[in-house]
Amino acid sequence: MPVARPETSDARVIAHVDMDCFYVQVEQRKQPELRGLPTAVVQYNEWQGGALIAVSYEARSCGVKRSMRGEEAKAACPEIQLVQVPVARGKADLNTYRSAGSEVVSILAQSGKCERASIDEVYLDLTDAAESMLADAPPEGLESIDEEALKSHILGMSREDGDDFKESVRDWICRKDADRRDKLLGCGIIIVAELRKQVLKETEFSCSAGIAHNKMLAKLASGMNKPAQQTVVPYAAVEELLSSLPIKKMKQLGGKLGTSLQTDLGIDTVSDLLQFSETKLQEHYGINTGTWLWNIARGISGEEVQGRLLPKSHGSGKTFPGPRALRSLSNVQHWLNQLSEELYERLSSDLEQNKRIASTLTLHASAFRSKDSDSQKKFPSKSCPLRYGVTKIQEDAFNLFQAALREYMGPFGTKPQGNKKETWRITGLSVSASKIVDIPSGTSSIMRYFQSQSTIPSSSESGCPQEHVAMTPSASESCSEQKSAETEAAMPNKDISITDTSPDLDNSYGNMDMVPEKDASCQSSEAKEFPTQSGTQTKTIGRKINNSKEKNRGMPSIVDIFKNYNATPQSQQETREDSTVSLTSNRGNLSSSTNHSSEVNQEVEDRRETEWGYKVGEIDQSVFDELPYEIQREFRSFLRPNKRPNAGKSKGDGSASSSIAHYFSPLKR
Ligand code: TTP
Repeated sequence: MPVARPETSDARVIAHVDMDCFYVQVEQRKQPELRGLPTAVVQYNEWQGGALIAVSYEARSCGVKRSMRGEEAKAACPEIQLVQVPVARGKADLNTYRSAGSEVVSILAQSGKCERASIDEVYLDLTDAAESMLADAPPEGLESIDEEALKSHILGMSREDGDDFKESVRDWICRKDADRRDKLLGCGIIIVAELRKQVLKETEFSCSAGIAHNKMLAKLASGMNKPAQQTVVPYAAVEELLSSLPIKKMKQLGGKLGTSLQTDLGIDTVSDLLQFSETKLQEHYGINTGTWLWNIARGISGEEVQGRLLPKSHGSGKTFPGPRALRSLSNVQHWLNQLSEELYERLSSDLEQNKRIASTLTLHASAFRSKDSDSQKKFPSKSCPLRYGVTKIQEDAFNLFQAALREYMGPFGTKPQGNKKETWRITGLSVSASKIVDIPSGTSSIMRYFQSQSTIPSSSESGCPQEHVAMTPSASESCSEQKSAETEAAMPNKDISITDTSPDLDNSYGNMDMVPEKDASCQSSEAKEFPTQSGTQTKTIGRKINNSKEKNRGMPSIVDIFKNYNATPQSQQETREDSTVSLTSNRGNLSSSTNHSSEVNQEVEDRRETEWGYKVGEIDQSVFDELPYEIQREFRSFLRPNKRPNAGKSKGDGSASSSIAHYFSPLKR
């Protein structure tokens, strides 16, 4: 089936910028003597030389792969330089890499709408910049075009050696008779080349980029020619780019849905997928998923660049593989304390630097049971309202863990140490903070509040001091969780504020990279527009707020923050209706797409066990990247393509999102 030609004049220029062997470059900047040498960054665990997590291109050309351990890498490439990842609190400390990523983001963000997609990846919407260039200084009028732009790979164009291919690239960029949308891409080539040079100059980091009409195509293209190169996807090349692509390589098809396409429908490549009618796909996967599949096979994706420079969440995690698996509550608590400390450090600097607060604390873990009749059972993720203060987070994280453990072990398994039949092992732990919003301006006193709160000793926290209740409904809710660990473990499972959670699973490495973000509620710009919660409060929250009314006197500004703040407990937000209400209210302009997404959720929900509550868009790529890989792997198995704000809206339904889709909409036969 041919890919449709563009039909409208509304074109977008999207770039996906991906740093090359990022951690290695960061280490090489620290130690310039390593530049040009085969180098790899290894995990702090030194067993067999440590696992490789980033490999330089020089090392790759000697046969070193990321799947290797240090010793293996040395065998393949004796001159390889192994640099250990920085360590703090007995675990990898990614702060250096995080800040290095921020340096890049701050440069790229000057060019247009910028979305930080992971620790080293950024999407840019360069449409405005390209439009301006086309209007004011079109490429054909330029005296010369930068060499970096001329080195671009243009899909569909045969690349000859020497200067010839550069001439071809120049001709392509400067074609007077080109479709306007390809002309815009030509401008995109020049802009991105310039940006990449600027990043290199200012940070010393090289990066690669993909330039196309939507995020999906740009992302596919950016990895095609690495390192330090850029690849462009003209309209005419979309079909070729996609058709031979293994289905599992498509964004969001790396998980269960991709597997189902393979096993149930015999679809191995996008070309195979093109053979299926939209109706057929809808029959198998429901209306929205079916339409979405039909669209992506044709390069149609209405996913917007989000305009987000700061992470949507923060996380800290660690794995405990093999014999290091944790087997006692005290060990778990020890590590949760470390992780919570790191998390709080990041929350504090976010609060200080960006005036943002997070409201949900989530615990994820991976585990196994020694005598497991139900080996497939996942350790449930749990979340609760987040209370500022390191000891508070530590306590809450441990309580969440115990609640999850009770559920994992079942009604008779709460005494792992005393009963040989009921042992458990924890192989990965992480805590994350999400639902981050701006503090409204004029409420700087809250900073002092949080600072003082963090210094309150844990005993008083357990007593749940009244001012905490006054400050936030979350805090009041969390008081119910402030029991000692021992009491908690012995209690029946009746947590009001603890809920099952699953992270934004689609946001992971490899095939399952970026997902459209359906839940805009953690974005600062919209956060101030949270509606009052009258329609969405649960009984519990409503009661807590009323109870705390008295204590709110004298602090109207802070009370206002939290009155307008999305304090809906997770249990309620898990329902599709709430997700729709929340999104519609927060982003009125997206109401139709969120309703649609909600339907997608419904479909997916219908097809799966309800073991995990699904938290839409709560944890973003950068945080997910930082979680222990064991945990990431576990979550990937839950991957579903249910986060497409505009999926199914792209076939001339009159919605705003249809413009891009029109380029690729199918030819009428
Ligand atoms: P990637 O962008 O996947 O890879 P990369 O930047 O090292 O190399 P490439 O040039 O192929 O893009 O990951 C970014 C960083 O994230 C990487 O430098 C190290 C870290 N990382 C891990 O810690 N573990 C992993 O399994 C992966 C994939 C990445």
